[in-house]
Amino acid sequence: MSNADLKLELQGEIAVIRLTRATKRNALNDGLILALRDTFEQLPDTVRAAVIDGEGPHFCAGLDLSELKERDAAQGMHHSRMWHAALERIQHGPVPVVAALHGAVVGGGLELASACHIRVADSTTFYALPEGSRGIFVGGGGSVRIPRLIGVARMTDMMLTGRVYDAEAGERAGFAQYLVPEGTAFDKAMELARRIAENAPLTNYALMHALPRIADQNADHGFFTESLICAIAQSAPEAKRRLSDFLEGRAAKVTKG
Ligand code: 1HE
Repeated sequence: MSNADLKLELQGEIAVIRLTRATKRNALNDGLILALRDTFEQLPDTVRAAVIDGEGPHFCAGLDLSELKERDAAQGMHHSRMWHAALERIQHGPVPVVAALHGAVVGGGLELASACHIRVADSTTFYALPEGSRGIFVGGGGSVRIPRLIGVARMTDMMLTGRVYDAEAGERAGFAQYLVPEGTAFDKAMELARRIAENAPLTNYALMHALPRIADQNADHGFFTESLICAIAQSAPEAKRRLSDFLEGRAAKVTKG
């Protein structure tokens, strides 16, 4: 992976992936989308969790609109499929990914954030889908992932009316699982990533790869898939060690938050 607009930094077991195209509000051109794909495909084996962050005042202004007008219908479809492939590497990649959000999280920027497993937003964050007013449609997986966060009705409203959600309303609607003071989203995301990195890898794998598929299955198939992944996870030596640690008083108890 080599792209001037994306930085990968390893902080112990955490990969920090930062959009560094602040002058263009981290708008995602083809090079940046491919660099994201390659980065997630090539993460070192030592990485146990990742954080995505954006430099400058905004997380991401979405698709680089300066590239859009050059495409015909077939090229547009292949371009959308390229986004799908890249964001699929994030959602169903090797490790859980925490998005640290601030400022604009709009269009393709919201599609990128939606492919992550946890979203932490600071109080400057706002969410929008300007595709509705630009005469286009989401193409980076937004119509599949965003309704799973906020529901079809809210997404329809955002695209039909240009509605913008601020940080508080966005958290209530389901965009972010954490809302933190201005300038602290990255620190909170790192804290969560370190916590995630302590889990058994098979538990993290099940949460990333099995849970969303079970949620898409009918109940009968879901119960069956759950039994399979549950049996696999609990048969791992790491699970047996963690259970013994608890039973023998070496593991932390659950405490009130
Ligand atoms: C861009 C882009 C971009 C900024 N493509 N160049 N996304 C949008 O429709 C959002 C468009 N952007 C904005 O509404 C605003 O830029 C922001 C609210 C994100 C930020 O505002 P601000 O005042 O901080 O910055 P700015 O002055 O508007 O932008 C700074 C520069 O970035 C400026 O370029 P310059 O050469 O004049 O300095 C902007 O043109 C440039 N810039 N956003 C290209 N998006 C897979 S399908 C997904 C479909 C979509 O994502 S559609 C939604 C696209």
